[in-house]
Amino acid sequence: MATDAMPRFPDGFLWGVSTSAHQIEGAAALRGPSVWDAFTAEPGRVRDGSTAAVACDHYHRYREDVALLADLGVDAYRFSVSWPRVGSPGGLDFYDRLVDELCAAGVRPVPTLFHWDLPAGLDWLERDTAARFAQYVSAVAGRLGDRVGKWITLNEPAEHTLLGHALGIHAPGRELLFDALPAAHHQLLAHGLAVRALRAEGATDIGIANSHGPTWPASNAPADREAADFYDLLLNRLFADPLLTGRYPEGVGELMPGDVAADLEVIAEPLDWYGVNYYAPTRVGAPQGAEIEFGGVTLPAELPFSVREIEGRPRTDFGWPVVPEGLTELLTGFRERYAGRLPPVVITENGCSYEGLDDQDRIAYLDGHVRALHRAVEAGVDVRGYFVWSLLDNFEWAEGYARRFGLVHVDFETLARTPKASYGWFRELLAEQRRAPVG
Ligand code: IFM
Repeated sequence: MATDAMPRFPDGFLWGVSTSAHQIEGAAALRGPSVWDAFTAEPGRVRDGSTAAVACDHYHRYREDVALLADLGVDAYRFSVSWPRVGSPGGLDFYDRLVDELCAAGVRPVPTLFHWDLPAGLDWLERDTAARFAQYVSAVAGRLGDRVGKWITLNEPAEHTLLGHALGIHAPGRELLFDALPAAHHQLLAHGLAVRALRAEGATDIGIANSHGPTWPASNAPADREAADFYDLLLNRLFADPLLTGRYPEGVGELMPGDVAADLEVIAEPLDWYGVNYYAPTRVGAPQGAEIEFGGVTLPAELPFSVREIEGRPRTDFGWPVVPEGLTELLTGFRERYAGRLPPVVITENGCSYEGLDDQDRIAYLDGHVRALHRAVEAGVDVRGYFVWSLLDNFEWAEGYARRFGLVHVDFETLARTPKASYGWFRELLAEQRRAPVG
């Protein structure tokens, strides 16, 4: 790990941590069912057979968690609002209490309105889900908008489409491959309608959290480059292009349902900022005609690309390579590609899974990525914030509780919280950033 002083970020830079409702709240009996409840009930879907019924029990322990946030010294807390909870009697009361507690602790609430826990019975393959989402968003904004300034519409529609609808690794467990594309379109439409609904409620600081990473071709061979380009389209351009340019990448619009031209006008509603979740780049080559085990995921043989290992890098416990400079590459690449159209960027997630309380590997990962982010700032990218994934160890979807991303350890037997070494490191970083520069 580098030991020289962390460079200073611009004044007003927003430091925070992120979580999501389904991964931490628990109290499943006090909300309606989501697609994740049905999915985790199916044997074999979650690696350790666990469910999120209790998770970190944040629903009952949110005061303790807000105290941890205050002690950490973050400016902001990104959490998600559970649509199935809001649909249940009294469901919004919980977020009212949470937002009050955050405001009292001097931590800005930054809610994400959809982080994968779709109410059971709804389906992103249905266009109507987008309109239903906008109604729910209006209700949440109407209730919390007097205290919440900054909003996030969706979390990672790319992953939700790919893992949930194309490959069947996440809820709702569909294996539609390219027939999953309507789920992407309807989420993007839902985003645009939500931006309008939020603005109608007076909101002025709206973004989205999209997962992005550089795609590295496995070699210079044309077949590898072509495959990598296609992967890049699916992960990056399919979601960023319509939002930032009002167009789908060439050839994609034809595959989408409905009046795509009219929908694109909604999807491209101007954003106040653009959220990027970054974990690692992906190395991609031509298809190899066989299933691939990659980062805990089995990719089918019929995909028109194959994902290859990035050699010579440290790996997280999840097997993901640690490549901080990928973040600089991603952001400088975005600035070029979307020149004049990219609003200020916020890193809405960045983090890693490692075991142990003395998590020096996590410190090294975060330190490297924050420095890489600063290099992007130096290169002229307008970056306004950085959120660590995650405050707490939590329910890591199909991996259950086996992957620990938290700055705070959670004992899933006793639910006791114990700050890790990385929590102390991040607290010191924030204090350091706030100290007046010498001289
Ligand atoms: O835990 C997830 C989160 O829900 C979405 N982004 C990636 C994280 C780590 O896999």
